[in-house]
Amino acid sequence: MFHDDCKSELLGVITKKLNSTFEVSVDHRVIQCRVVGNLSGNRPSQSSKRTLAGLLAGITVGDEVRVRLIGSQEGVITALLPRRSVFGRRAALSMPDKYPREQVIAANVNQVLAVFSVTQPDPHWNLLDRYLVACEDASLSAVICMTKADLLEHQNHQFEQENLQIIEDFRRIGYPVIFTSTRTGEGLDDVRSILSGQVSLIIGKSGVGKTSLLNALQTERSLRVGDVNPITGKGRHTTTHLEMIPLEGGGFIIDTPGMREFGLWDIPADELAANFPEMRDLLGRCKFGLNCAHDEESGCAVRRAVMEGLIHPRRYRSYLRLRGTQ
Ligand SMILES: Nc1nc2c(ncn2[C@@H]2O[C@H](COP(=O)(O)OP(=O)(O)O)[C@@H](O)[C@H]2O)c(=O)[nH]1
Ligand SMILES: [Mg+2]
Ligand SMILES: [Zn+2]
Repeated sequence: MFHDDCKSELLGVITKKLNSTFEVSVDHRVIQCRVVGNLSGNRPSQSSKRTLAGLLAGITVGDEVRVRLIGSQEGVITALLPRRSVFGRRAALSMPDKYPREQVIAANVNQVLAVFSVTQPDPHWNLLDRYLVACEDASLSAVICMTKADLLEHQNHQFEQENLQIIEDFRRIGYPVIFTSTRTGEGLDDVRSILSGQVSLIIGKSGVGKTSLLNALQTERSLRVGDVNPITGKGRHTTTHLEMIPLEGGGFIIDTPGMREFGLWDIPADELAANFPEMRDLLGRCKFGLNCAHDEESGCAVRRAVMEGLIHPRRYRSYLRLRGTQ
């Protein structure tokens, strides 16, 4: 299969994105690749002008590419193959980017593991709602992982009880939730079996325990784990690059460096409710039919469901907030 011939082209998968180069897995070997200027294939990102920066921004971990080898360990990416799935966010605006654009985080994943810690840092539920909307929009299944379960005090603290109720509601509307602890081993088998044979993307803020979880699942590999600053409660960024890691039980997982922001990209306001599974069945049943924004209108089936306790008020407020910002 492997041809050490500079003219031969092979198919590969991008496993790591560095600043201006990529690691590509080709025939079970890791090849360091650059991108050529006249890359062919689809260009998903609006910013993908024919500049090198645009080309690099449009390619990500999980992408299947065509590679021309130069020697045994280097190559050039010559084409990007069509994607089966794309998970992205609104790119944080930096000075050179005057216009909003999508940042594709990972391509061709089957599912997303959304990671929050039960505390340290405390869960940020509106962020979870945004992750889940992005998953629904990309037709990706999502699994919620609540890490650091060893820090649950199991006492009747109001804060903890409220959070447990919110977690139960996520289960009720169809999202699996797994409690894990790398200290006690709780939930690790469940995570292994849910990841087995899949290509999963792991997302969550820095410090929630993503890399520790991946370490705990594997016997061989040791990824870099950071410390939570005891004063700010924030984690150090130790996963510095997007990276795809093979799992011992089969399948792959893409670890992300902590994302400080997660804005939704390009979900029209009138399509937002369809990305809330507990609202989906009610769409079209409002007095104003599909024109209803589910806000102040009379005869709104969604609002009625909130009153009747079928939609959690927190999720409904989250919907309204996202609608306001789209
Ligand atoms: N108590 C407790 N701490 C954990 C657990 N998992 C990770 N941590 C700690 O949380 C911090 C951040 O972990 P890390 O894996 O780097 O988080 P990441 O930024 O999401 O990859 C480290 O200090 C870990 O030791 C856990 O299950 N229980
Ligand atoms: Mg990490
Ligand atoms: Zn309505």
